[in-house]
Amino acid sequence: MTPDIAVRQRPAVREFRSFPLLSPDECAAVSGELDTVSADWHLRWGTKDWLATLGATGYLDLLDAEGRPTRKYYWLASKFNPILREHFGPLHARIAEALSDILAAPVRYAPDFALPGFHIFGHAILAKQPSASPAHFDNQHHNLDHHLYGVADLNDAVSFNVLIEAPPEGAGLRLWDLFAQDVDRAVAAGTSRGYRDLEAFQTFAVRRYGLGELNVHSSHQMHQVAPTEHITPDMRRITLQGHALRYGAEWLLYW
Ligand SMILES: O=C(O)CCC(=O)C(=O)O
Repeated sequence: MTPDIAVRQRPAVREFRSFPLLSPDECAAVSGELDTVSADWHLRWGTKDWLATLGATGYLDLLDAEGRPTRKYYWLASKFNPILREHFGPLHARIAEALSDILAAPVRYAPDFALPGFHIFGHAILAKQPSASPAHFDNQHHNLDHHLYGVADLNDAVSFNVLIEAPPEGAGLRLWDLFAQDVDRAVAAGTSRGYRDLEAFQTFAVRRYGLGELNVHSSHQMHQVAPTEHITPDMRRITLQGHALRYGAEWLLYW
């Protein structure tokens, strides 16, 4: 292997890392702004008590209920992107600048993909964690229509989020020392039928989010919303979420 190839094959992000981005006052301003557009929230289960998003998101909108590709994601992106741009444009600019530093490469928002948007977890879904949000890899980049942007490196995807509001106890992420590529290798070798068979699935660590910090992790690492105890009806958990995918020398950001 030449040194060049070795450098390119090293994942841009493997460890979960956090970076200061917003102050508590800025988080409160973002959450207040989000409330001014609450009529535009997409209620994923018909009620704000459960899960709402402001924005289209690949994991919910790229495939239909039978797992077939649909154009709904692109239609929802064209509906929500102008709202996100109007109300949160400066926040997107700060995130892009921070990610460019972290990834040491140029980044930009992919015009036809959904802009990073918000998960608004209501008290009812928070009370049902962890089962309401199962452990998973972020695999949605496999279903994006990449032809507008060239060749994506599907083996080096990055996920990021910013905690905007949380119950008093805080919020965080469960992380397993288990990567999608490990599962693929074990299944191909016939030593496992899926991630549940692997030793690494038996234990996880919890990373607490700091309010306003930009958290970055590999999309290929197994993760899950960490449960919060003692939920009352006035509580909610709001994160901005997005992903980065490398196309040649630049990274495109989307949700
Ligand atoms: O809100 C969060 O903590 C991130 C959730 C997550 O990991 C996901 O939706 O893939």
